[in-house]
Amino acid sequence: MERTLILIKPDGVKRKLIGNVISRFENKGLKLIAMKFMKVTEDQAKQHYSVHSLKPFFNGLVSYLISGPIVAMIFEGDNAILSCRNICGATDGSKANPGTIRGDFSLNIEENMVHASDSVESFKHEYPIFFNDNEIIDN
Ligand code: 3AN
Repeated sequence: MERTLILIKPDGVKRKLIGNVISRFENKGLKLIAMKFMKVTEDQAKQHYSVHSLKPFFNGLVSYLISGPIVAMIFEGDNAILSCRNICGATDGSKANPGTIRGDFSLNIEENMVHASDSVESFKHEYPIFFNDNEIIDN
């Protein structure tokens, strides 16, 4: 069993697509084990995107994530990380395949609807930024 962190970013919330996005992961068979509707702080956003801290788009990425409420979730299932990345589609919405979240709802690389952990190491770095261990309900 693998776990992954999924964020529905501010564009997904503003456009009232929360239910649509959650359905796609649930329909696949993934189990929701933690969920929070929240506003991300600047510190949390910087920690979350720390691997990109030297990239030219870092500041834009941080200000975008804190621009409005998000939904943070942890899903569990076989190969949850790869399965969820496939459901999200390519990073740039204009290049993502139809049928994926980004392919269906995003036209660019900045406002691309969702975040999904890209490895077990990333998940271990990311999830404590959004959840305490006692907020995960897996039984
Ligand atoms: P993914 O979210 O598909 O794992 P990453 O980890 O390469 O993509 O990038 C993290 C986030 O940074 C992306 N979700 C996207 O919002 C943003 N991003 C990535 N590359 C660029 C870029 N060239 N210009 C602007 N934003 C970018």
